[in-house]
Amino acid sequence: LPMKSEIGDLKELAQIYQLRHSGVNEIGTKLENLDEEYSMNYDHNPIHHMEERMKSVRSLVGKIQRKGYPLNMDTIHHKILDVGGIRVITNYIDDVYRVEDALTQQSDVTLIKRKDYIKDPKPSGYRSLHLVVSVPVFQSNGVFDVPIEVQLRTIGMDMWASLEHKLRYKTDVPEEKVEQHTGNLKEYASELFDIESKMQEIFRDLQE
Ligand code: 0O2
Repeated sequence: LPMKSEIGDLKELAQIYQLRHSGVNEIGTKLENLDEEYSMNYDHNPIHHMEERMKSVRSLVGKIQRKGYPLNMDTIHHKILDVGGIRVITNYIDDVYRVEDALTQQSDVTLIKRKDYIKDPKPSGYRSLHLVVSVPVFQSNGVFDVPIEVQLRTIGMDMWASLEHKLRYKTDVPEEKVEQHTGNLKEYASELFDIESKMQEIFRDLQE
């Protein structure tokens, strides 16, 4: 960590990670409970699967530098809201918003940030719904509101993002190959979206 790694700082960083991890546990349990309840009460479960992750320190420092923030604990506390993250992969596009509603309407969950990259995809073609929610974590020394990033996307969007992530972070791919693949991937992102929309229509038709 290229900041003055005083013991006090390292301890504070570890405490932030511990608290955010507890937040991931809280939101993770809520989503698991919803998953079970959907399976019990409905013949369609919008949730395909979920993944939890803590941001690596390398990625944390990279993000702070990219954004031009000062590299200190205050920044991590107040500006980096995705130290703890959960990804929810859904079966269909509508399901993304169904799970969003079911989570954010819970009385102890507060929506603090929302970016809909399904409605407005990134220039790369990336699609997902990004939420930052805050959840209370009860500790021995009091209760703390903890921000957690929840990324919601369909199976197709997830498949696309995994491959594009590989292309983006693999450093040994020749420049012209990267350019060609990047262009193709952007096109495939919208083709995938069209296919998933059409499959959703068939599914809804069969549900009626
Ligand atoms: P890691 O190490 O898992 O964090 P913010 O900048 O936080 O206010 P936003 O848009 O939520 O707002 O953040 P950002 O930094 O643009 O994107 C955060 C995460 O979204 C990334 O995490 C990726 O998981 C995913 N993502 C965003 N854009 C793209 C994209 O074009 N392609 C792919 N494949 N994924 C994307 P990190 O930083 O990669 O990893």
